[in-house]
Formats: sequence, structure tokens, C-alpha cells
Amino acid sequence: MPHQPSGPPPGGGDAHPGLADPRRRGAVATRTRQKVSRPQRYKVLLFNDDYTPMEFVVAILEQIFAKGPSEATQIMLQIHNGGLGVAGVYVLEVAETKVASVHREAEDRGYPLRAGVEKE
Ligand code: TYC
Repeated sequence: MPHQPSGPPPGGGDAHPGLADPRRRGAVATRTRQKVSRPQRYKVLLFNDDYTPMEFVVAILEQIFAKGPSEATQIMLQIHNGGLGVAGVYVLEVAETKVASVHREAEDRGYPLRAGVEKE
């Protein structure tokens, strides 16, 4: 029986040709992968004023921004002492809807509370 050299069968039949495969010498291994773009997120800011009651701001933080009572109180005090604070971070459409809800609730009660959106 004549001697047959061992190795990958001819004709590219190897299921998993490695980099050592002479047919792939000089080739660049590439893989196609979808680029996933994560949506930009936006902070909803609340601004201090001299007239909106503290309890109302805490209630807004609880009801519109789903904060618990203690976190809502901390954020309200941060706004009261520092001029502004972050109520939450959302994709733009949600952030804008929250701002509109804050303004509607405040205007309904005659309070000057203002909110805004800032890119994270
Ligand atoms: N400064 C307000 C007061 O003393 C309280 C307040 C807190 C108002 C946060 C607005 O976003 C605000 N009654």
C-alpha cells in the first residue's frame, strides 16, 4: 500500500480550518457583528424656587419619579440647598414626558416648580 501523507483533506473539506491552515496564510480573520447603539439618556432636573412647598416636591418625586419617601426627601433637600437636583435618568421621550407631568401638576396647584432635561 503506497504511503499517504496525513493532514487536512484536499478541497477545503476541513470543517474548522485553523490559522495554521496554509490556505489561510496571510488572511485576516473577520467576523460580522451588528453594532448596537445604546440610546442616549437624559437627566430630568428639578429646580429650586421659594414658593413650591417641600411636601409637594417630595410627592412629585414619589409619584412621577417612583422614588421612595427617604430618597425623595434627600433629593428635595439637595434641590432646596443646592439649587437643582436630578430626579431621574431616562431616554429622551420619557424624560420629556416626565417634565411635562411635573409642569402640569405644579401649574394645577399654582406652584412655580420647574423641571428640565439635560443630556447625561
Ligand atoms: N425651596 C422650597 C421651599 O423652601 C422647596 C423646594 C424644593 C422648591 C425643591 C422646589 O424643586 C424644589 N418651600
